[in-house]
Amino acid sequence: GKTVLTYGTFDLFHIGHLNILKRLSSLGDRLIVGVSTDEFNALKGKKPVVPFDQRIEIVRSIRYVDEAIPEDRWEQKREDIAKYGVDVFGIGEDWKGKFDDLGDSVEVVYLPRTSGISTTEMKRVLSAF
Ligand code: C2G
Repeated sequence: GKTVLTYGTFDLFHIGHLNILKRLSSLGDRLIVGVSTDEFNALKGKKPVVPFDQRIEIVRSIRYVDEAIPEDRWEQKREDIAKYGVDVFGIGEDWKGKFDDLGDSVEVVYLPRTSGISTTEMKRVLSAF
């Protein structure tokens, strides 16, 4: 079967996260999701509201997700591709072009984001209370 791989922080899990995981899962038979650890988020300049152990548990519970693994290094993508026999690497188009180098071993797809929702926007709205 076809294995699809993606990565993300998935903080304050929302419909944008669900939409992309649902779409990615439709590209193959198995979807593996790397969830960014709190330490890796620091490297990405992010400080999640929800701790890693809760974010990965939530992602693991999504019906479209077959396996959730920690993401703690930029360089682990190639290792994960080999380890899990990945056929397709997919991610939101905010990353368009950034992972084209993986194209020598997998199909790389960039999918449209869901507009009108983001963790940043949710935090802004909540801070108004
Ligand atoms: N996303 C989306 N629509 C939104 C918000 C997010 O489609 N409104 C997608 C992003 O494009 C990404 C996934 O949901 O594919 C997870 O988003 P983030 O948690 O912001 O992940 P990010 O920090 O971009 O992590 O090594 C890759 C990085 O870890 C990607």
